[in-house]
Amino acid sequence: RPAPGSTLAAAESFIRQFAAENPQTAGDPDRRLREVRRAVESYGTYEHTTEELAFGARVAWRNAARCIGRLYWRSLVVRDLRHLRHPDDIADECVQHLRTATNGGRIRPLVSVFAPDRPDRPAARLLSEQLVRYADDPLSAKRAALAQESGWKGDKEEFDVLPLLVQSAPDRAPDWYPLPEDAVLQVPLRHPEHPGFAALGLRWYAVPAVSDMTLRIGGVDYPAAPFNGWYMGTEIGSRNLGDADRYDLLPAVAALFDLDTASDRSLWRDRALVELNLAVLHSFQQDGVTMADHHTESARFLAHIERERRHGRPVPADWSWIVPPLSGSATPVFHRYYDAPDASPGPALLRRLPE
Ligand code: HEM
Ligand code: NRG
Repeated sequence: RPAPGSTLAAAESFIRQFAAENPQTAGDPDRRLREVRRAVESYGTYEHTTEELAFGARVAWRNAARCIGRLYWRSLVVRDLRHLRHPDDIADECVQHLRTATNGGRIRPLVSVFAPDRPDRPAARLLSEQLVRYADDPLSAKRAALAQESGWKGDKEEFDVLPLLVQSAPDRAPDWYPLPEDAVLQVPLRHPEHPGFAALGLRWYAVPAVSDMTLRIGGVDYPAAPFNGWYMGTEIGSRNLGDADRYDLLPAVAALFDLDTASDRSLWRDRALVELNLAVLHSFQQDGVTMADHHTESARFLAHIERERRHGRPVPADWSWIVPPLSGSATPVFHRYYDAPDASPGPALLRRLPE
């Protein structure tokens, strides 16, 4: 529970930033701050205006040091759902979030903001790591077990979509909600040259919607604030399907392409990674689902840095997250350093709470 003083300091810093960056629309920050101060003194918290909320969410994205996709931070669409706190309503609107974000394949970056924490009342939160995850992904083992303990019965097949897990209050067992099939667009993976690839039976979902981070704006915490953009192909092709502690598919792909797996020096893993990534990009493209390749997204990120420089703003970035997990040195983001990721995070940010 934050002391009123720390809420006020963060609120002041945010309200001043909002006014400075939105001189046409924000109005007088001193007047707004008097209002905020009165609210914090009475209730220990205050309410953002719709405009403050939208700006705060966009700046939180702008501050995400691990994100290569920040060029379009201004165009983030913010769904103001602060009046919703019941798990049933949150689940319904997460489904609607997926439908709106999917948009038939033309993915729209979106954040849905549900009720914030209050001093007397912590908010509901999503225990799901993303709105869509698969039960047989080793990364999701704990959540899959939690869903099963709560009474969910998976169908034990590959790529079985987990239900949403919504927790109404700390220390409460989560409620679970299956996602309607038509809300989860998925792409079956095939290879542009190898017809046998499709028989591996691989697929991935279209919309990466991170749901386990708290949106913090000017001293107010919104623990339920799922957000999405679109995928960069390497997230799926290199990490989700390639990592040894995820789907671990490099040996199967190498076998399909008849690579020499007896020697590390044949670079069979490297070749398998390229084929897997090619299949991911090809399949999403053929199905009309928005996806960036790592060369394009790297160039956009450097354009973002240049644009921010012209506005006099630093771009905190974490090299080890920004450099793509395929052909890193063949992208321009590899060949430089960045502003420190944690240097003055500012009053609007996305953070993952400890479990
Ligand atoms: C991380 C790309 C949109 C916030 C990442 C990562 C990539 C990426 C590749 C690294 C993920 C990993 O290695 O696991 C993109 C692309 C987007 C996009 C291509 C397309 C528009 C967004 C949006 C937000 C956001 C809309 C928030 C409003 C973040 C955050 C992380 C991240 C907070 C760190 C996640 C973590 O710590 O697990 N992004 N992103 N991104 N992105 Fe983006
Ligand atoms: N690597 C994770 C997703 C993390 C966020 N990536 C994005 N975010 N593209 C995965 O599922 O592979 N986004 O908001 O678009």
